[in-house]
Amino acid sequence: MIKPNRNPLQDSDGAQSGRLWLNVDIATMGDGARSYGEIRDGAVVAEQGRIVWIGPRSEVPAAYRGFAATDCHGGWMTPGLIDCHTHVVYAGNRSDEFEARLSGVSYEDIARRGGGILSSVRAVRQATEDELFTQSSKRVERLMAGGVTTVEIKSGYGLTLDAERRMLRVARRIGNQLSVRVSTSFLGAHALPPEYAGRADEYIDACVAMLPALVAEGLVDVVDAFCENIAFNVAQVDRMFDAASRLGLPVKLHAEQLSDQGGATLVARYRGLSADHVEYLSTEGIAAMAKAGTVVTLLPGAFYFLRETKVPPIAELRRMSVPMAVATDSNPGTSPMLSVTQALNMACVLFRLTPQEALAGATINAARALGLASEIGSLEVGKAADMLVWDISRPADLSYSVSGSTPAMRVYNGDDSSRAI
Ligand code: DI6
Ligand code: FE
Repeated sequence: MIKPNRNPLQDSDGAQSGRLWLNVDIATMGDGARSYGEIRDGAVVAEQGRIVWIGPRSEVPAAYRGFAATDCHGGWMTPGLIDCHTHVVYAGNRSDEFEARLSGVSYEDIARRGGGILSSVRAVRQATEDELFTQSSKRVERLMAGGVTTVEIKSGYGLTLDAERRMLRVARRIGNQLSVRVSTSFLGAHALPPEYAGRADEYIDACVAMLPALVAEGLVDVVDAFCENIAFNVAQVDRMFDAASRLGLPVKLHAEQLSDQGGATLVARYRGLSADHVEYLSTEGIAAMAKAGTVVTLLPGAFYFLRETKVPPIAELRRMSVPMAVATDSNPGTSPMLSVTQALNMACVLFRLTPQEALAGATINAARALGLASEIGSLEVGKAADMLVWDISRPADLSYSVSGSTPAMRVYNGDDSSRAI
């Protein structure tokens, strides 16, 4: 039996950089997302930020038994949570529109009157990079406090080269300055800016022209677009995706959120990473995604906040084995929420996911939705040691709480010194 011990000498003299976590039940989420991948009374060993061994505590190899050990006090360990769809970099908020919607104006009406996404565009265009960083990093810290170790962040409230660049630079800076991995998405094709009114095709030309510079500056991991009757049509998104493919970038799409536009079929044609929202997804779209291996990302926060009634076709997605991710869609207009576990609860209550499916949605399937499944998303040898310890009695507790949960311990890249964040 191995006793937890903390030997500071082993850490500081560099003789042993390895670390050991003990006295913990583990939901590895490593079973192709079909179960929690449970290990009772388990142990994890990490060296240089990566998992080098994981299994029952009684089987820890002798070579690792002297490593500095952390006692997890009998809690449950999960992979770090991955929020694979956010618009968390923005300025100001839109509580005025929230009030208007509650007195009967629809989200689409607000957008057509130049509000909605365009009000956030005005706020972002006026904000300096430092102002954007200050406001946005606070929100990411809230996500991190709730267990997030990887977050996807989109542009899309700038809609000029300069303002889109500013948003993406802030996203990168968040990844450099906080203990969190950031994946960036260029969402130039989010809304038609007023200066292009009536000229959507020309605006798409402008977005296509922005891409090479942003890519050359290392600011873009993925290209996203909003395919909707209040945004861009399939032909316009197709041109954006074609430009992305030429630059070797993967694509994803806001698809079938408010109506069925055939966006999911388009993103599948590009073997895209994910189609997101998908309330109005058709059977044809599901079949195309299943064939292409494209993930659906469910965003119950936006469904809730817009008081939507059409639920995504979960049973059919299950039947066709389309992997389901769950994310916050954190944004000022349709989902001002900053807790992934709260999104898990909403996915279970509103969409009838099982708690196991919900947790897979914010771990292994979210990693797939970012194209990062070989690096993160489950606790397996070779992957990053991004791990959370929760003071809970079973993994379903993470989806059970309506108000979200907070991990007792957060390990990022093998480092748990940022526990208090
Ligand atoms: N769908 C969404 O839910 C967000 N963007 C999108 O295309 C909403 C963005 C906003 O209203 O600010
Ligand atoms: Fe979104």
